[in-house]
Amino acid sequence: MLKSRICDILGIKYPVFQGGMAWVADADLAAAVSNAGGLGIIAGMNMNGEQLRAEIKKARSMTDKPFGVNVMLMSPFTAEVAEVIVEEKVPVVTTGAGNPLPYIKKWIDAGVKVIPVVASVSLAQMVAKRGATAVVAEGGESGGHIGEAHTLPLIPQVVDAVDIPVIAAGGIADGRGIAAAFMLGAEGVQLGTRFLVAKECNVHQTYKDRVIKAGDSATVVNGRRIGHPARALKNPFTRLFAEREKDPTATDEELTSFGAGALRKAVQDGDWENGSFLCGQVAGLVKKEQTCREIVEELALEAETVLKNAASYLG
Ligand code: TUI
Repeated sequence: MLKSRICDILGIKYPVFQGGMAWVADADLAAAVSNAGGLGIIAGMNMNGEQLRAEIKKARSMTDKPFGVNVMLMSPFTAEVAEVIVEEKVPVVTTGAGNPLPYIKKWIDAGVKVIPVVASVSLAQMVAKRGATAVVAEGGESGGHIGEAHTLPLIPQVVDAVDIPVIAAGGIADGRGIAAAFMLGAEGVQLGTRFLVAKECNVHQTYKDRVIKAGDSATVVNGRRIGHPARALKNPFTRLFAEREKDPTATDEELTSFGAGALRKAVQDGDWENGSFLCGQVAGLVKKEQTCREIVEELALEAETVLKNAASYLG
């Protein structure tokens, strides 16, 4: 069976995390992944403290397994969300899109396991030194906000730099990707795009259909000029955004406000013209809607088969 030391540390069956996708990852999705033996993660991004508390309570009513909350560090609600995580004694917190150092001590003191998402060796080392339980190292193949490094070079460099377990993210959608990540030294994986089309995922059906239809070149990165590069499905919104980004008369403020709200339009309204359909490069590998249990069990079995067969390359 596919397992690693992160399974014992967190009390989960499989070393498979579901990404804390902003506006997408709610209690329904997180509880379904945790019930399937992975680590489900609720996105705190689009919620204030009380909305998050309600979502945590809902997840608790749906699963007795551990789950996590993701804190998007650029959110205006970061401070209150950080406090609710302490009060509710959430088992695991992951962070993204920034440096979590101001919050780490408070969470560790409250018994919360801290697993920051990092896109560089330097941030991985910094959080390891401050007591992080593990890191998720996320490559630029991911959907949403990304760093500069890609998964194949990033994972082994982070593995070499820290002693805590490294969870690989970015570009993984099936058992082959999981096996490859383990060969790079990762002890777990985090997947977003594959769980976007889970039956228990509440995104608009148009979002799921577009991910399932997407091929290898379906995504594009916009937003480098305003310091927030984000990968999404190519659509009328990303084409217009790219044009404005190249236009020297458009100010950074205009670009930022143009992007604001676009993710909600994709997730809730399925608005293909005006929405930002954040999605990883693996969309071409994601073929059908499945339950979280089907996804997690298929991933674990495929990875196990690939890892067992790897010995056949040794003459
Ligand atoms: O955070 C993510 N993915 C996200 S957040 C998000 S909401 C959003 N949408 C548009 C623009 C901005 C935010 C959608 N997807 N993944 C984790 C992640 N963290 N990827 C990259 C990073 C990161 C980047 C730079 C973490 C730290 C960092 O620098 C920290 C520092 O200050 O040194």
